[in-house]
Amino acid sequence: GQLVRILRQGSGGAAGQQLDFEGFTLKANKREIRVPTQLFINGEFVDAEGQRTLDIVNPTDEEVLCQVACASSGDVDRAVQAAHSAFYGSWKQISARQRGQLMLNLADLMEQHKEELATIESVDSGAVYTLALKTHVGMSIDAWRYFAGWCDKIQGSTIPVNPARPNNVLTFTRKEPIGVCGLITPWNYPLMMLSWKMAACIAAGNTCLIKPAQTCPLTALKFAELTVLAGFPPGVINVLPGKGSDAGQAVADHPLVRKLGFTGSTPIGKHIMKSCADSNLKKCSLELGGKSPLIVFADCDMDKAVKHGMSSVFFNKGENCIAAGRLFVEDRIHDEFVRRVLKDLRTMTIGDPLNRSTAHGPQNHKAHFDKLLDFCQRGVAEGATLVYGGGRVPNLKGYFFTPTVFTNVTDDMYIAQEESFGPIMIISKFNGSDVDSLMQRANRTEYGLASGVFTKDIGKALSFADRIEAGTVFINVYNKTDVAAPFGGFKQSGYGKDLGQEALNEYLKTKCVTVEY
Ligand code: TAP
Repeated sequence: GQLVRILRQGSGGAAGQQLDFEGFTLKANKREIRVPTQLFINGEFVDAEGQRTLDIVNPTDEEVLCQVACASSGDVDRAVQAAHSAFYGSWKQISARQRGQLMLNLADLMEQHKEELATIESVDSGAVYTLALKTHVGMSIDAWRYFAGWCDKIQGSTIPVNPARPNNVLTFTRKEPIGVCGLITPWNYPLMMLSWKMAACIAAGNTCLIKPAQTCPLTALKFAELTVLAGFPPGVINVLPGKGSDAGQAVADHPLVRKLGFTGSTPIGKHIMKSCADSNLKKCSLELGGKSPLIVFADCDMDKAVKHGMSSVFFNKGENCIAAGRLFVEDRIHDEFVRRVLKDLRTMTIGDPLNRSTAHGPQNHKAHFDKLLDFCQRGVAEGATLVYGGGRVPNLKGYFFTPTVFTNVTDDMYIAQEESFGPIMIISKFNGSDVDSLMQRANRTEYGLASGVFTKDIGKALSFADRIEAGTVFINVYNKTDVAAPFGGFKQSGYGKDLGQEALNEYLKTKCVTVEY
């Protein structure tokens, strides 16, 4: 560790004072970047109780990058108390418009530091730098700006109700923040998942603590430093790297946390919902796993279908919640589609994610990499045809998994039903004259996150959109998300939207006021 000292800014109580933190210097991408390695609680960087730490591993070389403080339930309690005091204290004094300005300050700082943030994300999570810059960091900045605009536009309504004559009555609603919110996020888009949730949460007027995924908490810590520079009062935003089973569980159990925003797997989502109910019936929203179907009809624009079909699976090395977990390709074009995908795959550059020409980086961490190996072995054992990849990229250190393609996948197979969360394309055929059974197959899953269809026939595309049971439908495109558009799943992919106006409601409660006169 190394001590870093910066000057506090802005409207926080401690403006002008020094902020010290221990950090490490990341030398990468022709830069030297200081990254805090302590917990961020009540506007200060502090050690975890008992000095516990997590080893942070660089997935590109499998070496330990640094150690980061690892929060326990005691640390979570300290952060919740700070967020609670801020909610009823300093944060209440700040008007909605000032709140929006703080968020815009933060977005500007993120923009100024975007190369640093993208470099950290790339080294910590294995994201390809160019994508980290555009999506991981770019969409994070967009989210802060978008939700900043909502701060002074959160309003209720006046409602005509029946008066008890001869009296009159006025009924109106107010939208109020919920209080202290806990946010728990996964490792696939560390800064972006933080931003999607926290920007809506803060815009609504809440205070929060976040427990990022234990494998890659570094951008969240750099972000914490920027919140100080932006002028957020102490306690409004707290960042606590730690383990899900320990710090994460403590957030879900805490009686002063009134709302939990979670993105992660379906099994942990179910467990968290029980904890939310048992502790204090806290409100929760759950963005969970997916196995999204992508349908390619023979009448599609083939170039587009191949290009987007590839990115529907291989974008962010498959560590993408809306990744197309299953492609249904019409039998008439199946062989050509596969041939063209393989041609593109053979020229895909795999290697150091910081290299600007790299298209495919390492998987996020070892346990995930091992699960992908197992996933492919199961596919082969079940009789699917492995036509490309299926394992480690030869002669390359790091968690590099060869982009993989399976064909002849039948509906009953494990690989047709379970999410891989990796760069594995699962292709099945369908008969274009029987759309009814195609729709049944596409909907025969407990997940309902996203879906896609490629066809030039707009009627066919729109009837797919009518019939598919998924929260997101892409037509002749894939992965086209935007901070203004609601995002979230159906069925066991969870409920409660991120992004768009709907996300604000996840972090608000409605009070109804009635006056008789
Ligand atoms: P999970 O294992 O569910 O972990 C998600 C987060 O929950 C992590 O921060 C984890 O901590 C924490 N956690 C684990 N156990 C907990 C507990 N008992 N109490 C509270 N928190 C706990 O998921 P993952 O493996 O990181 O992510 C992959 C999954 O996320 C995939 O299924 C993917 O589909 C889903 N995902 C969904 C979306 C959307 S928007 N629907 C987006 C991205 C990812 P640790 O870091 O210690 O594990």
